[in-house]
Amino acid sequence: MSGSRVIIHVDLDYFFAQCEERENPSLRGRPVVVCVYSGRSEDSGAVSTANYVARKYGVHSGMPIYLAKRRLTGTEAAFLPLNRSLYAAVSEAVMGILRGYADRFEQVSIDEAFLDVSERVGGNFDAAISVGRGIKDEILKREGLTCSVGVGSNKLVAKMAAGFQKPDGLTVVRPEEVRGFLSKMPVGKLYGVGRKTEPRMREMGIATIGDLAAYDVGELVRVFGVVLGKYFRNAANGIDEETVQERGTAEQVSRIATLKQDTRDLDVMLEIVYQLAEVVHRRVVELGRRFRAVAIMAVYEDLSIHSRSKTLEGPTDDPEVLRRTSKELLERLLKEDAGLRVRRVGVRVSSLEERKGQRVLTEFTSDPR
Ligand code: DCP
Ligand code: CA
Ligand code: CA
Repeated sequence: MSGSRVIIHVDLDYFFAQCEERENPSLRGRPVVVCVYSGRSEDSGAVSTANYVARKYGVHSGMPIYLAKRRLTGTEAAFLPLNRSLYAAVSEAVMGILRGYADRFEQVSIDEAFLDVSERVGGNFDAAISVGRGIKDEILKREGLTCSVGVGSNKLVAKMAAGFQKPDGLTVVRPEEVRGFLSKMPVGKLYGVGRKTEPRMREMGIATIGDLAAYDVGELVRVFGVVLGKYFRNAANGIDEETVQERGTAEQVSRIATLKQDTRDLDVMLEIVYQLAEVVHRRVVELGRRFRAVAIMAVYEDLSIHSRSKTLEGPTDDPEVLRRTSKELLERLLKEDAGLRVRRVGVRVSSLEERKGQRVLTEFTSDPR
């Protein structure tokens, strides 16, 4: 069937917190809050995410930890620090499963991806629903996680559909249903309409996505500029031509760790860097790959992030090259930086040589701030 695309969007539910529940079933049923501790004082920092039990008490991503604690007073709430390597490993496993369901696959963040399934379902939305169910079943069975799935005729509609019913949702929006699906929603729900844009639109008398769809496009362009103005106009009408794109250039494997204490001592840092290099190397070998670029990164005590990278002469899987290059890069970084102490260090290899069509996308650091 030509012209009719079928796109699936998958987003894991309360991802970091759900990983924690999976590792420790005694957490189930209790409020679970994953925290990014800043280290300034005991409760300083922000909520990374919370499970749906905690959300009922008004706890959400980005909220100060002390406020979340206040809202959960008297409950059995668990407050947990980030365990990034766990989330990265779970993400990799889930993405591996999803890839198998797609003609074309695009991971967009640690817990979500787009799948173009147009060919395999022959443009048929009922067949796409079965694919969606298969995905949910397999992720639950193999990884013990729930996710929310949206099916639509483009990426925008698929993503909005996935967000429509959470957690554990499966929402299908057929081409003829797009307008009805979008028009009644508050304009702030439209992908791309953020906290700054929404009030501006409300001032203009635009309350729903339907209002935006009917708004004079010349006026939108005048207010938001030509790129955004046209984007809003199209998006509100459910029009989106973006293709699902394999992200070959983003392939990398990385690991990052927090030092016992902030330091500038090369040997102390190298001890950790060599461990990270070993883990990264093992993963690359597991994947049957070789790497062509190495990077080292550091998060300083002021939370600034700096890195140094090097492209090798050719692809290699030699652990000694990784160790040596990491050391060289760390020395260079320490020589050239601002002299602050280092809190976290990371090692990344990229430009992975492709074999077996496998892909890995690990975020170097997803420190939310
Ligand atoms: N995240 C974070 N800080 C934020 C937003 C997100 O650390 N401000 C992390 C934790 C989340 C993960 O990214 O688990 C995925 O983000 P989502 O926005 O998809 O949120 P969740 O998966 O936690 O919840 P939902 O069920 O709403 O998708
Ligand atoms: Ca999610
Ligand atoms: Ca997400």
